[in-house]
Amino acid sequence: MGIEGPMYTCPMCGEPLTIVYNKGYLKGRALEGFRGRGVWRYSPMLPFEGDVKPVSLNEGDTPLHRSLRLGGKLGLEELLLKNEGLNPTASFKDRGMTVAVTDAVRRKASRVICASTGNTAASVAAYAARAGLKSYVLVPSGIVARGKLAQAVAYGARIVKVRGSFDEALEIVMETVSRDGDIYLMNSVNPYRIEGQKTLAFEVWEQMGGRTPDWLVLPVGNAGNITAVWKGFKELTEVGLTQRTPHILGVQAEGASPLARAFEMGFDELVPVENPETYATAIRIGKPISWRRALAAARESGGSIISVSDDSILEAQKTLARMEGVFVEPASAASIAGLEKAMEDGLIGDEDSVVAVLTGHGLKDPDSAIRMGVEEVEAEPGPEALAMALGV
Ligand code: AN7
Repeated sequence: MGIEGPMYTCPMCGEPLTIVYNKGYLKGRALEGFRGRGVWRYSPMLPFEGDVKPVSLNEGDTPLHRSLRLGGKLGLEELLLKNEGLNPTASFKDRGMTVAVTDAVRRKASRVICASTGNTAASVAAYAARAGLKSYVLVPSGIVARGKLAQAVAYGARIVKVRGSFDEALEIVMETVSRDGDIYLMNSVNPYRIEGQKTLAFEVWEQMGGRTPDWLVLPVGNAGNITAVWKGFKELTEVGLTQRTPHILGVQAEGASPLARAFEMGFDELVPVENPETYATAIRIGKPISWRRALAAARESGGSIISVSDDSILEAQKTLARMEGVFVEPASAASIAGLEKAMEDGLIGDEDSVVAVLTGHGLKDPDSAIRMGVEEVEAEPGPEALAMALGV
């Protein structure tokens, strides 16, 4: 049986489709109030009516930690850390996946597919398993972090390692889906992914007691999340739940920073990076599919998109783990490296309140931590040897 009519991109211009609500309708739904927990707490703001049976693993509801040391070190009055690594598959992707797989089931799909630098693959594989669907994941050969690959294997995805970049893998996937209408697409060109991920904005607003921060900082790769988060904040104002939206700061790694460049130059076109390179493999993406929407998010919000060096990313990863007890993967540490740079450049001031989105858990990429430098010694199992080893 065929899938019932999913559409991902505009047949005229090829841009990803966005779900737009009638404002009065959305306001009416929002006034019903939010009940339950996690992503589905915000059902009134999601594109389902009547009885939906969410395919869920309890995603969302992640902690917003108040920084105890790092904010002070940076000279910031209020730094909050949104720990998305505590989602079911340990990244923010689960917010979008619960909604997209729920849509896939509603449309009677039996197979789902994605291209991924790792986290999308892990999340797709998990939610497909939860829904009893078959999943296919295409990943660039050789760069995906081990934890992510292990997840995709464990959840039973069919994994194809493409000898090429993420951008090439995504092109193949898009072509496959356009040829075979029976495979459901799980990349963030799927508008349901964006709908799920926008709940991050709602959650931050609620966790801050109905406030919004001055700045929200997040890493940018394929640019789905920056699109989603900005959509979420805008909808909060449209339904009258807040008056102020945060400035959005997107952060890319220098070796994969086409959006930072476009923003800086004031371009309305994207010049893709042909051979993206960064140690933060999750965001090693040269041709972000949602580039237009990412630039709009940064511009409309009075924010920016900047790039940071791999060295500063690694330093931030270490600092975050040691000063706050929060271990994230390198791509997520780009939020902190970017925040630091934006403060140095005077973009973000001491008195601004900042939410840094930490997109994925450190255990996703254990090798990145091992490379931080080893502080371990071996010892014989005796008290003297131990005292020597500990230096006490
Ligand atoms: C930890 O998994 O693109 O800008 O295929 O894994 O929405 O792409 C991952 C992206 C940030 C960037 N942080 O988000 C994939 C993939 C982490 C990520 C991003 C990703 P987008």
